[in-house]
Amino acid sequence: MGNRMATKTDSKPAGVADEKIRGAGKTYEGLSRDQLIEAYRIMYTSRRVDDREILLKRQQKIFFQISGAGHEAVGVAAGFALKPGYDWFYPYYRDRALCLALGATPHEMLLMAVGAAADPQSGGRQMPSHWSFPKLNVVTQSSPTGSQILQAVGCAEGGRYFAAHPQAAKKSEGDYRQFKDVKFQRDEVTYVSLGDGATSEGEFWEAMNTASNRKLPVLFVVQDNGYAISVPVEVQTPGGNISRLVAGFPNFHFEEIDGTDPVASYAAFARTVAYCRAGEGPGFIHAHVIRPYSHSLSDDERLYRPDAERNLDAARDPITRTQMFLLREGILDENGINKLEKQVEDELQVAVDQALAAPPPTPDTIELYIYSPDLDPTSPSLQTEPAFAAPAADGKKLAPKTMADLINTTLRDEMRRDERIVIFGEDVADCSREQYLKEKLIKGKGGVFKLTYGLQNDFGPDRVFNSPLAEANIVGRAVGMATRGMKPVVEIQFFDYIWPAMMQLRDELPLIRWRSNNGFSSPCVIRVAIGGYLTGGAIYHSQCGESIFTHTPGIRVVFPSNALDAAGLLRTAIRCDDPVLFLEHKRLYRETFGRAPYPGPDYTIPFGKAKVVQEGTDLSVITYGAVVPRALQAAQKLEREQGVKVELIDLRCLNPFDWETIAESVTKTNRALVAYEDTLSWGYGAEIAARIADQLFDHLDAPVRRVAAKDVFVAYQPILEDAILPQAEDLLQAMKELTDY
Ligand SMILES: Cc1ncc(C[n+]2csc(CCOP(=O)(O)OP(=O)(O)O)c2C)c(N)n1
Ligand SMILES: [Mg+2]
Repeated sequence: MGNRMATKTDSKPAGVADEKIRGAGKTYEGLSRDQLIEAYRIMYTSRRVDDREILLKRQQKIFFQISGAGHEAVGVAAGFALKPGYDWFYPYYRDRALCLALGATPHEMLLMAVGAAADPQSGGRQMPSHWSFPKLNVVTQSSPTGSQILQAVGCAEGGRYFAAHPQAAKKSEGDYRQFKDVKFQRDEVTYVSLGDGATSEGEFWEAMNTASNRKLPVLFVVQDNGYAISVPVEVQTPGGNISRLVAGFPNFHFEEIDGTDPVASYAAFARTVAYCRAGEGPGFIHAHVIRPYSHSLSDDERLYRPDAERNLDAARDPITRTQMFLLREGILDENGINKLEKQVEDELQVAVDQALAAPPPTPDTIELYIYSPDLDPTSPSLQTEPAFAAPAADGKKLAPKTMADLINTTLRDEMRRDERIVIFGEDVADCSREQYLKEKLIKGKGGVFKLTYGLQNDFGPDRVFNSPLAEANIVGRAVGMATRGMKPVVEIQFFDYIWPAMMQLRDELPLIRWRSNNGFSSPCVIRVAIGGYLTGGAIYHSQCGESIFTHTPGIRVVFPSNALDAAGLLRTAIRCDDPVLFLEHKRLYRETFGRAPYPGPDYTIPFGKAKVVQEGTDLSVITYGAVVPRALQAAQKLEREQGVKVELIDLRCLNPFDWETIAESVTKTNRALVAYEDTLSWGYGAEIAARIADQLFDHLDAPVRRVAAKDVFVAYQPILEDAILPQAEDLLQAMKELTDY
């Protein structure tokens, strides 16, 4: 029997051209005729959603619009070559057609445009076209150009890690793992896309570096429409062609294609995806596309592009090209095209009507999902007693350990307990050339402060390894890994060098959960060596600046002053379901002050709980970090000299912080001094001082004072350093003035 449809022409679906019936078995680079009709339906839908949004914006019914126009063919090709809910996706705002091809609906997109409570992507928090579909593995995207790329690399590393450590993927009670589901496939691919302009961002090159070096299954897609707003590609890319620049990266499969042609695009994607799936390495597809609707609705490209140039683009419009292709190949006739388009319009009208009727979110929801709703790191249940070992039989005291020792031990304990933990950063490995370690030719480094010493030796190079010298690389990859359920505990070598990672630390890490309305999260730990009093540390090895991070909602900030607190708080940080910035004062690493015996493998301290270092009745001193021992010294002297009893509060955790303890103390002493190592103006203590003045005014017998560093950077010469940073003498002076007031 022949093809039923080919013989029974009287029952052929209306609009399907006779040619289709004759060539029903024909495929185009592996795409069937039905798939091509589907491709056109998705592309056309994508364009029409843009058109409808533009209309809605003009009617002031939505508040922003950015289109995927001109990028539809490459999007649909990617969507057909990859698997939703199996592969992972870090798209950018032009990827409407990709998302539709993966299974997102116009209705969901329009809910985002109107900012509806039911918007499944962000609950009204993000602009439209900022895709986030947990079920499809489309990870929440942001607006900064290029900040998704390193996360995609980390995501791919996560998939590979779980494939090698399947036990690690298991659920576990009592920490973040209880709430963090892991799914992975051995041959999954991570898609990431960006524009031609975004290839100028440093993070793009940092991502290419690691994907290449580790042969990761990341599929980079540069959608090159020739412009970044008004800046043409030759200003971004030397020579005007990104393919030529990246050609030297080892291990890649490269394609440069006409991204307005869905068939050629699909062929390139099929080849590249096969390469990535086979574990050969990353792929790079450079797709030349067009941008017919200006950059966004706020831009008019006629201001910087003459008609002649724009007309050349228009001749390549993927919608008309694909329509012509279907007609030419006899896949659909005019009637079929009209019918398909009418169906799209009708469905779109319903989606628009529903979106416009969808209720907006209520203002009482704004603080939902800044932090995990599941695990409260301030919970009193985290207050445990240290399990010091019993003293030796000869009555000798347990050996007190330094802060550095106990941080190292805590990392080791936690790595043993939780196989999802990986440690990476600059110099953190014992030795990248593993054979030297194995052959015991060397002892190993383990960090410039040796905080991670021995961990690679104990846990192997896939759990403890060196990163390139690139801070955004460290944090961006950690974000991607944590999104997949790993627990990266990464190190930034010096706080002074945290700034290259700032885009990730300010615009990404703290926002993944909130902006996706709890669709995604990335709880990881960033350990950072911070602070001065080093004698010779100078400007670039002495900085503080914690207030920049406590000013950022969504990230917890911890700053211990002694070994026991460092151990307990680091453990809480690692088990926590939120991102944590863990600040370790370099001067305190090996100080005699605050040493303690090993408190056991389960010692935790809740966040946001200050420690009263010494009780007093005359003056409250609120401080943290390396100022604690200095304030203690001053307080003891004041008591010896004048009998003044200072209540000394070590905050330990800066976000959240323990307002209750501060308020109780100041209410009792009626005097407050806030002391911190960072520069005085707009420093962390400024907020504490303001709150005391605001909320405890009636209890105050003296003004709230601050002692902090002078408003300059820390200088090299110790005489200058001493003058710049707050000293015990400065604290004593301020304490005296306040008690005498
Ligand atoms: C880090 C950053 N800088 C600036 C912007 C503002 N901005 C948004 S899109 C854009 C141009 C992007 O061009 P390209 O990467 O070529 O993508 P296209 O929009 O052309 O698809 C700029 C400058 C931003 N979002 N992020
Ligand atoms: Mg562009």
